Amino acid sequence: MSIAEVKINKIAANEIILQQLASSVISGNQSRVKKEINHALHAGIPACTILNEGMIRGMTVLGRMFRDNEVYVPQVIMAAQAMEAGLKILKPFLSEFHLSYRGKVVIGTIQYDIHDLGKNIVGIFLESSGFKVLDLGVDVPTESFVRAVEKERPDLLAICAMMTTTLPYMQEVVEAVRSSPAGKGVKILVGGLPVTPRFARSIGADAYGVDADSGVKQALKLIKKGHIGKKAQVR
Ligand code: B12
Repeated sequence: MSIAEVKINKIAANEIILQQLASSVISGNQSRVKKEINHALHAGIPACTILNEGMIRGMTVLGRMFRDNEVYVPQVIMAAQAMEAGLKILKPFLSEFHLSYRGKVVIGTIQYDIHDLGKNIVGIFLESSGFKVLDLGVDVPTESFVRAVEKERPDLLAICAMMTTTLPYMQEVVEAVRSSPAGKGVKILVGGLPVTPRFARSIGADAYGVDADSGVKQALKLIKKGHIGKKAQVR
């Protein structure tokens, strides 16, 4: 067998592993998800690829099935639990690079919204990029965001909203944080399924991230800008 053939076979074998992982997420089979993640890691598939092309791919398909009433809340809960179990295994591999300290982030899902998988992934990515992350959890009232900003004085506030119905609270948080004395210098990053760059701009957020990867890129940009701004003020 030629080297090219060996490589093609490896890519095909990895794709099968990732597809199996995606379908185990869809069926909410925790033990298979764990087994397949270990299998994928053992096969040398990068943790990021396992997350994006295995787990998130499965959840995206399930999301469409949920929208089309092909599956219902109990199946989605099982899939979410399988995702959580898988993330626990994957987390150390996503955080394997110990980078220099970039700053402090407070993150949370907006009030009346209990979706946390995406927010958790964004948190893990930020952590693995050198940020200290304080997670307020889900269904976080506006006052709790403001209090956390006052107490923790983060460089960045990251807010997640997963439903159109909870978007207005994102605007409420941005406004409340901006009008609190401690919140003036805090950069605000927003994301989640119904959030768009236009919406982010309209509520006065500093940046929008479509996924965890772009969230980190935006966070790094904002922090850099913030530091330049601080230096300019000192002068
Ligand atoms: C899993 C899920 C659930 C689980 C949540 C479990 C959990 N622990 O999170 C359960 C079953 C509990 C649930 C409940 C409900 N859900 Co639901 N749920 C989903 C589903 C299928 C997947 C979401 C998910 O986890 N995706 C996987 C993660 C990895 O992706 P993600 O969340 O999008 O996150 C990525 C990006 O968005 C981004 N991101 C996310 N947050 C942030 C934040 C920042 C700062 C940045 C930069 C980026 C970023 O990066 C992430 C990683 O790449 C979606 C459908 C879908 N297509 O997404 C519906 C969905 C969000 N749910 C929906 C609904 C309606 C509900 C319920 C009302 C259902 C009901 N009848 O009870 C309840 C709401 C409960 C509540 N009060 O919040 C609707 C929302 C519709 C709308 N109005 O906008 C959706 C869109 C389904 C649909 N098509 O109808 N749900």
